[in-house]
Amino acid sequence: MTLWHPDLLVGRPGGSPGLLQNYVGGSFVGGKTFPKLSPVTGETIAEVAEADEATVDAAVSAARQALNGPWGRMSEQERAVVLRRVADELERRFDDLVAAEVGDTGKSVSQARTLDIPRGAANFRAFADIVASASTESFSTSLPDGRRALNYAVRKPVGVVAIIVPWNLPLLLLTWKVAPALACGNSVVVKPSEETPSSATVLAEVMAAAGVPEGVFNLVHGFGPSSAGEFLTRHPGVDAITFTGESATGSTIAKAAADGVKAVSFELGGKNAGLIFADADLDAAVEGSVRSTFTNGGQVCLCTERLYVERSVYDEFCARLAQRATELPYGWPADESTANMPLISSQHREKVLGYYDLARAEGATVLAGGGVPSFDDARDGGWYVQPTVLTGLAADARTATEEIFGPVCHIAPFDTEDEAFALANDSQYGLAATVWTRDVGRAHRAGARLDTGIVWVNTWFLRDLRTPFGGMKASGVGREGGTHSLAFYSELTNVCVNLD
Ligand code: NAD
Ligand code: 6OD
Repeated sequence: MTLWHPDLLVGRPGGSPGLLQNYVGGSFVGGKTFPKLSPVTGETIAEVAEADEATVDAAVSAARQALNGPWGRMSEQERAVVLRRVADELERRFDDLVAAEVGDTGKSVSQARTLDIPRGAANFRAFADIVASASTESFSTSLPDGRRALNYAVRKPVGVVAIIVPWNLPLLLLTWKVAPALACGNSVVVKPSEETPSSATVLAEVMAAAGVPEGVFNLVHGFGPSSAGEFLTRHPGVDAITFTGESATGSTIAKAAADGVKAVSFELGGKNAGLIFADADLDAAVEGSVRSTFTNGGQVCLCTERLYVERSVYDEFCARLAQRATELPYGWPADESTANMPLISSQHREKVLGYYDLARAEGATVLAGGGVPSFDDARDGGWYVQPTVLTGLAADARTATEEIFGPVCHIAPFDTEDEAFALANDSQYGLAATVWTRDVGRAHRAGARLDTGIVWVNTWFLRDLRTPFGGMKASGVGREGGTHSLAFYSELTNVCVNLD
C-alpha cells in the first residue's frame, strides 16, 4: 500500500491530503484521524490516524514479543549491519524524506537536504560503529583472604523503550534516539509530535525495507495528554522513556515514569546565551549569531535567545545583526535561497507574537522585526513571523528569561569577562552557550565556568555524535551521544567467576 504522497507535502497549495497511519508489529494500522496542516499555507496536507489506548497497548506488546525473536538473539555486530542497511535505505528515500520534513514544518528544502535528512542516516551509521566497537570493563580480582575471581560486565538491552520527540527537527531528533536504542538490542515504540507525523511514517517503511524484524520498530501517532503520549509513558510494559521537548512536559513525564520506576533521559528546553567579546572576529560573530538565532525559525533548542556583547563593540554588533535580520529571504520552502520559515502552528505563532508584544510592554527597543510579514499569496494563511532583534530589557524581564522558541533574541552589553559568564549563567536553563573570542585562555575558561551541557567556541551546532549531549538545570536529565547513549539504552550485568 502506498501511504506516501511526497508531491502533496512540499508546502504549496492545491494538493489533496494523504493518510498517515500507525505502524504496529510490522503492519500499518488506522484509527480516528486528525488533520495535519501546512505551516506555510494553513491548508490540510494529510490526515493522521491517532493511536488509541488499544493501539498503544498493541505496539508495546509487539515490541515486547520482538525481544524474544531473532532481534534478541543478534550480536552487536549483526545489529550494526542492520543499522547500516537502515542508513542506506534512508538515503534511497532521501527525496521522500525531504518532502515529508518540508511539508510538515515549512522549513526550506536546502536545510532539509543539508541538515535534517543527512543527520538521520548519519545517526544510524554512527551508532552502528559505536556499538560494534564498544567494550565493557573487566577486573582480575584477588581478595586479602586469598580468593581470586574474574569480574566482567555483559551489556544487555533495557527492553521496550518509549521514544517521544518534538516537531522542530523531526527526523534528526527521532533517529538520534532510535539508532542507539536499536544498536543496543532494544525494541522501540516511537511517538513523533502530532505536528510532524510524516518523516516518522516514512521511517517505518524504511525499517521494513531494511529488514528490521517485525515489532522492533513501532510507531504511534497522536497528542500528549489523554492520547498516545500519555498512554505510552504510563504503560507498564515500557521499560525506559527517552523524551525531547519542553521542560514542563518533561516534568509531567517524570511523574508518569516514577510510578513504574522507569529509567528516563530528558533533553528539554533552553534560553541559550551567546557571548561576543571585543577580541572576536566580528564578521564571524555576526554571521554565527544570525545562524544561532534564526536557523529553523529559531525553533532549535540550541538557538541563542540571549546575546551579551562587550560594550566597545555593542553598538556595531546590534546594528549589524538587526540589518542581517531584515535581509533574510522569505520565499517558498522549495526555493533554495529561502532562509525564513513559518512557525509550526498558529498556536505557537500566538505564543511567539505574545512575547513580541510583551517585550514592548517590558520596555524593549525593537531593532528589527517585531511583527508578521505579508506576502499577498497563499503564505498569508501560514504562520510566519518576522525575525526580531530586541534590546533594552531588564535582566529579569520575562522576554529575556523565558524560552520563546522563535526567531528572536535580546542583546545586552557587558564590561568584563566575569560579568559575561555571570549573565550567561543567570538562567533556570543550562543547555548550550556560544562564545566568540580569539583569546584561547578565555575560550577554555568559558568551557570550565559556563553551566551548560555544551559550550561552542567560535561556532554553533557543530556536532560530533560521539560527544556527550544534554542539558543542566531545567534543560535535561542525563547525557546521550557516543557511549553515553549506550549507558542509557543498555543494562550491564556483572559476572563474577570464582577462579579457585
Ligand atoms: P512538547 O513538550 O510540547 O512536546 C514534545 C512531545 O511530547 C510531543 O510528541 C508531544 O505530543 C509529547 N507530549 C506532550 N505532552 C505529553 C504528555 N503529557 N505525555 C507524553 N507525551 C507528551 O514540546 P514541543 O513543543 O513539541 O517542542 C519544543 C520544545 O522542545 C522546546 O521547549 C525545545 O527547547 C524542546 N527541545 C529540546 C531539545 C533538546 O535536545 N534539549 C531538542 C528539541 C526541542
Ligand atoms: O544534534 C543533536 O544530536 C541534537 N539532539 C540536537 C538537538 C536540537 C534541538 O532542537
